[in-house]
Amino acid sequence: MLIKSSQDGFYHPVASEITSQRVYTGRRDLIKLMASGVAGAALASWASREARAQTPRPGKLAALPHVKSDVAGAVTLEKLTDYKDASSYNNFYEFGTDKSDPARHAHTLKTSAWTVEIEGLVKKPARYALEDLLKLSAQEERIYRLRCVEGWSMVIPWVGYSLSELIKKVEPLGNAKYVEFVTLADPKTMPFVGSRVLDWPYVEGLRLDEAMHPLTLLSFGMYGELLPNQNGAPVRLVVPWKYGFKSAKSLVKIRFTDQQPATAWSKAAPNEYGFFSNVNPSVDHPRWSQASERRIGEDGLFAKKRKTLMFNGYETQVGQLYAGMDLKKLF
Ligand SMILES: Nc1nc2c(c(=O)[nH]1)N[C@H]1C(S)=C(S)[C@@H](COP(=O)(O)O)O[C@H]1N2
Ligand SMILES: [Mo]
Repeated sequence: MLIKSSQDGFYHPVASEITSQRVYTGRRDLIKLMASGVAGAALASWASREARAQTPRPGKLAALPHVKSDVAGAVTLEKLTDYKDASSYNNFYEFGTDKSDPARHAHTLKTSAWTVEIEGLVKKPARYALEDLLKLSAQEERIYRLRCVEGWSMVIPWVGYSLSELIKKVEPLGNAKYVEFVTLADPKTMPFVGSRVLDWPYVEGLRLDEAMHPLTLLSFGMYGELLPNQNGAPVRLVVPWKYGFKSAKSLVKIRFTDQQPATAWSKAAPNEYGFFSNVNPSVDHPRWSQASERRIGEDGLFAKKRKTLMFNGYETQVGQLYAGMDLKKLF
């Protein structure tokens, strides 16, 4: 995957199978990769085309405007999850707690005339119409693994741009330390808002440095198209090194604070879901192990579970954010 770095303007390929050896961090590495021969380049584009062939698009949703989604030479080392699986096995509790509920019920979500409000400790609070938010920065396609705290994972080509692009525009004040993400809670269109499973609206939070990390994606689409409602249309977060629930769907408000936000899942069960919720195979959930995961689409009788990787495989990129922290206590 190629990520346009805001720091130096170069394209950084990041393999979707992200392990410490396989992360390409600089332009020189990219050149090295390309120079590694025709075979390498051919393999890379073959892998990307092959991944596409395995995931036929539904052709129902509009292609995302302004997207630079065709990433030449993308190195797809893991098979992409089929679009069908990624859009029919979801957690979106506003539409029900069963994995099949969101795909069945989220058609009622009204995504037109959507706005996202930026408030709190920022120099330039604003209310963005979705159209303006879409155009705020270049849309990029990034293949990220997303792992749910329940023990399953998917590999999805998301489309969006780094949340940091938006954050830089609104200029957080010096005392802003956290970012709170508030999602839509509309009882008229979301049948489960009103149930007592969670304290609505669904709220998530990141430390400002986590929110500013280039991997943190403000996402508008997947598989080259607009997000289906069940995946968090029209705009969601994707934070690939954290458990899936940190990736808040259908965002309506982004608030900068000096206090750690109270998040929906931490409020519901503070001993099970901490604020950080970094993917960590050595810190078990109180009721189950986090050491392995099941890849959606591979659940045949003989499909073996995969080992869960520290920070979901993104340790090289994000590990230093947590230097000196006791991740068993700050889970
Ligand atoms: N608003 C909202 N966002 C949410 C959730 C939710 O219930 N409501 N579920 C979270 C959980 S637990 C996961 S695993 C991911 C799932 O994203 P996906 O269905 O697109 O794979 O969304 C997260 N974002
Ligand atoms: Mo999840």
